[in-house]
Amino acid sequence: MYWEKEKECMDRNDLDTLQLERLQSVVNRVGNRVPFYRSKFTEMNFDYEKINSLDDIRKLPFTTKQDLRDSYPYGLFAVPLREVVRLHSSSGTTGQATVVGYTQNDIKNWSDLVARVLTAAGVTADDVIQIAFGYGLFTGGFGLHYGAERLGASVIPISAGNTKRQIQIMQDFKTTALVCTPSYALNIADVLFDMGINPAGLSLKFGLFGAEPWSEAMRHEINTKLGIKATDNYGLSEVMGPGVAGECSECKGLHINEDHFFVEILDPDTLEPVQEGEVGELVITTLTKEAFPMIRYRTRDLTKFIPEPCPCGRTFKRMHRVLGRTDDMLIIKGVNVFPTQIESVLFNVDGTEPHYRIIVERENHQDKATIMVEVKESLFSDQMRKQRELIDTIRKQLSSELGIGVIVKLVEEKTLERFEGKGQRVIDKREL
Ligand code: DLL
Repeated sequence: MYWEKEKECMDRNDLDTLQLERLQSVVNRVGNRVPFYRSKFTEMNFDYEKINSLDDIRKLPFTTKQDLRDSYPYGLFAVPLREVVRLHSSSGTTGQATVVGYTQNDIKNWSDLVARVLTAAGVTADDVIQIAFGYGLFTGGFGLHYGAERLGASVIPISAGNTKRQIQIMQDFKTTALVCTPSYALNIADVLFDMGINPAGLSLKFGLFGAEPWSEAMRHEINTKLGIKATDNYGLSEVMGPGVAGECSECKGLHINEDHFFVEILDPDTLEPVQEGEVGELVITTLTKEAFPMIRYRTRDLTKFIPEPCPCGRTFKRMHRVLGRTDDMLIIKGVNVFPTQIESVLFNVDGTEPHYRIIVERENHQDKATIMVEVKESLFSDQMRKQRELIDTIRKQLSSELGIGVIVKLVEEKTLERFEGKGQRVIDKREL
């Protein structure tokens, strides 16, 4: 199923032509209208005529989160506020917030792109979609909402939180698709279990999850616990919000909406393209955004292209699920560790619950990583030997996956805080 088949399955040569035309146009627009880009182009002695092929994108400057902060609030807007119909903001866990804006036309495109992602996951106008992303300045709630309405589905704008009520509504309104972060989906699954509700009695079929990194093991856990088909979707507020890329029902990578976004995967140190299929930083140029165009935005997200064509028939390139962010990557004892690697190991060990924390400290100039993981209550009552065996198994598997030793602590079920939005599982106490 496709939302816009002629676009999603377009010939790659036609796509190249379209992307080039759109790239030339956006470069012209920002050069004329956004002082930030105008002065960058002048500094570089950049000539618009120089964009003759898609490879010429490499002549363009990058844009970073810091540039957005420095231009707070409206410095990077390419249209007068009169034409802006919506503002969103990314709160950001560190530093100043950033503001992004949309024209009427941007909202229309955004809705179509989200409708594509929903359709690719199997959702149709017949579905009842419960949107448990926060509504507000975060792009998740409204972004998915408009896309789901555009699709013609029945939308429940419940927002995040109040999990028991989420479940009540899910039962009463016969929700067929759940939309939230994967962390919140797990939280909902646990509460469902505590309430003694069998998911088989619900109408749920699909889960569309995104906004944070998650692992294949976590997908499996959610699918099993909720009896659904979970798909991954990706986006970021700086570039639009959700709708940048999403999985089709093959569940093997996310199709990037390439007619609206030009993507590069670059080595974050050299800023040169990586070899096809190698991991690097995703850099995105918006091709159609009017209010807030972005040239070569450095997302900090790490992924790789999946070169093989997808059996679904879409011709848009796929990206591998996001492995982590350059700024999420922990360097423990000199070794690069992504939280999702730890998650994959923990979720595959019998006896553990899918809730964990990673605590990194520095003691006597040495890094120390402690992994706290919840285990089933029965294991805590009297089985010291079993606990020791479990710790041993987890430690061995983690050390073979990560190449470093870590401390493993088992904690009782439900002792670690649960999440309603994006999960925060890493506590780095090192002062570097
Ligand atoms: O999280 C937009 C979004 C909302 C995407 C709902 C999907 C669903 P921000 O709050 O600006 O926007 O955060 C963007 O979240 O750079 C990634 O690091 C991370 N992220 C988003 N989707 C995924 C995903 C929204 N599917 C940042 N997998 C991005 C991994 C993701 N990380």
